[in-house]
Amino acid sequence: MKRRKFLRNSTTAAAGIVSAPLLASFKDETIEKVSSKAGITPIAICTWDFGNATAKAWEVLEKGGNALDAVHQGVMVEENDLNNSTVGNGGRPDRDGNVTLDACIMDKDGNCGAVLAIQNIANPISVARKVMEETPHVMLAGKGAEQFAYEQGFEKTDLLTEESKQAWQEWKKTSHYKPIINIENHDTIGMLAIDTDGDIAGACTTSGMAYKMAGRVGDSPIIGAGLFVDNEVGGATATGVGEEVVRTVGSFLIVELMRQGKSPQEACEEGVKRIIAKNKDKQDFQIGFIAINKKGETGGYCIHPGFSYRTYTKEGHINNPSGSYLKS
Ligand code: SD4
Repeated sequence: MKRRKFLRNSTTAAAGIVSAPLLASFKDETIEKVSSKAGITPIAICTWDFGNATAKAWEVLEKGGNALDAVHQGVMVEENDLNNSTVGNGGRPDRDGNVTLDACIMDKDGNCGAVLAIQNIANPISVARKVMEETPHVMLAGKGAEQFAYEQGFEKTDLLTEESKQAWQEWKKTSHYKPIINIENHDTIGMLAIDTDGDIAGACTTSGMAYKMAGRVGDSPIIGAGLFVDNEVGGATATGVGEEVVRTVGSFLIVELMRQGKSPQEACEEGVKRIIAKNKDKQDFQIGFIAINKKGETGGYCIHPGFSYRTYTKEGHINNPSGSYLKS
């Protein structure tokens, strides 16, 4: 390595920005130390104020259950909540009136499964887990995903509630597609958990953007975009306009920034700034990221004020208002 470049790396490392050649030593000396079982206490964290979901995840963790079961059962609470119009059953439909759901799940070993634009299935996260555990694939989409779900014993369910139908009919009068910032102060649920073994898993599930084009898929079921877990480092997940998260591979980016030494908070802020940099003139949309590292430290950041995230630890069950790039 040329001396000038070496010096530059030394400076950035001192500032907490560790360059690639230094990653190996960081990994050996730091990550493996903190990933030992000692000192790790369980935690569940999710996007928005989904307290029932984190409470469910905590119930699993507290009994010694693993992080994968915790996030799976946690996010299912929102999939099953008919009053939640952004996730699962009762989610808003696409512009043709069809409810299509996206979900993914990732475990401590980097195994993952996802379903994209699946219809008529109330718990897409459970189908995503089946994809992970029962197939040689990572993603199943549309009719194939739905068919696989029936083969696995899932029931056909009409996901369009009367309320959603009425809202859609109202929307059709103008048919104006515009993502709403902080819709009902909740949205997609992305959840991360650490279990008593210190292992991390994550899950993300959504009905996507209301009145999207038929076949549109956002970031939520895309591993690396809407969710990413690396059990050596941490995990991240996203909510908001998925197109922008996909363009920056947001969750993977945040985990890699943590690998390079950033705290979860710093990494989320950098992730949002990366999106802003690609949209200098238009910031009329919301993105929120949350992250967790192996030490159980958490962070969250968004573009517009109004985003929050829940944490459930031994110390308490808290809704944390997120810092935002734009101020109100
Ligand atoms: C998507 N990120 O489909 C999801 C949904 C969401 O605001 O969070 N909407 O783009």
